[in-house]
Amino acid sequence: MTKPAILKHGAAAGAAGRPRRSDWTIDQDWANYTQEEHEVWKTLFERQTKLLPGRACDEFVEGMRALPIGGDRIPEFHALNEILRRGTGWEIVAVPGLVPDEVFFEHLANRRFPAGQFIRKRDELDYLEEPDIFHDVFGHVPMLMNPVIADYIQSYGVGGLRAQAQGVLHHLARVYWYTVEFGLVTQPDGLRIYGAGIVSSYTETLFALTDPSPNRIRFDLERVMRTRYRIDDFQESYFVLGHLHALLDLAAIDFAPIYKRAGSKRELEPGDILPSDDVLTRGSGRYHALKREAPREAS
Ligand code: HBI
Ligand code: FE
Repeated sequence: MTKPAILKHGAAAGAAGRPRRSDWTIDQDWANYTQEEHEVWKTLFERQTKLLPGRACDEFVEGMRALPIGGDRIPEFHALNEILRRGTGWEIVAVPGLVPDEVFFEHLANRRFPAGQFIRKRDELDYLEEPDIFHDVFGHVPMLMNPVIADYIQSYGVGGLRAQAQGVLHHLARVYWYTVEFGLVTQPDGLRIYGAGIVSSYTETLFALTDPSPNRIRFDLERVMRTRYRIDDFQESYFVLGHLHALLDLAAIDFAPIYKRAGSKRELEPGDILPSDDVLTRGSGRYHALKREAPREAS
């Protein structure tokens, strides 16, 4: 089995050793990508583009179609930004990798999406320690063309600054994780992915949608706030929205009372199922059980 795409969004920021500004942005420096780096992009792009019809939600497909994201070369941020600004007022800024939480939130609150400037190596196509340009641009940027997601991610930035001050960031980060990164949504024609962590990963696209192992549970805000997540492997549970519009409500409501309720109840493990859950698929749990038995063999 190939390694899953791993997104250690919680890990310490590693710098690529280039000059950065106080807001952590750097130049994309597009002219300095090597031929090999463009070819890694091409490999990832072609693999994912073949897989996504019928699997990614319609909004993702529409966003991708509207943007100059092609298969031959790494996209240029200034070209993407022209379309994004006109579409939803968002823009992309280049960063060396993970940035501190408050820097990340400050950018999002101002409709700037920090995107990793670097691209993974060919021998680590499915392994990511930090979000790279393929995850950020292929995975996140098409969704930023959608007005609902555009507002939702901005409000995550605003809410993140507030949650940090209130000491409840872990609750909010889980909501982001199980929506923007690993969310599923039902369409009239079936289950689709919209989370960037899935959409940008070959192996997790298949695992999230069709593997019998994970749970697929209807999204519930307070429930998700209580649920720990895995940063080093496929998710044990995915949370499913009835429609992306549900995120609009999330962008508008006051989280404070929900933080309070979630904080007063016990934390849930990634694979837990509650009697109150609306379970679409009860997973076998086999994938993670095997790994716990024989961690080396299973990976
Ligand atoms: N930095 N570049 C980058 N991308 C992220 O997704 C990111 C980050 N810093 C912090 C972070 N995410 C999360 O831990 C917060 O969403 C809580
Ligand atoms: Fe991401």
